[in-house]
Amino acid sequence: MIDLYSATTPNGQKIHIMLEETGLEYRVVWIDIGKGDQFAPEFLAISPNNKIPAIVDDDGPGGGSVSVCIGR
Ligand SMILES: N[C@@H](CCC(=O)N[C@@H](CS)C(=O)NCC(=O)O)C(=O)O
Repeated sequence: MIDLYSATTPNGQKIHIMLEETGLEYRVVWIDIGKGDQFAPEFLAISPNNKIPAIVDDDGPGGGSVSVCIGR
């Protein structure tokens, strides 16, 4: 399953659109960037530059987990 870490901003929404277009199953983890959720250590482990959007796929190469930090 893919976890999409996102927020209701255009940068977040474009990845929702991409995933909808691919038809892949995913779930959304909402990051409230107004409240500072992006600075939580758990999120920084996924997206070290504290930006959404980011994706974690727990079915990556070799069956391991892979993180893609899109928000550069
Ligand atoms: N180049 C990135 C930009 C990502 C970005 O700027 N994300 C913003 C929200 S739209 C963010 O996470 N800001 C939180 C912060 O900088 O603390 C993209 O196109 O997705």
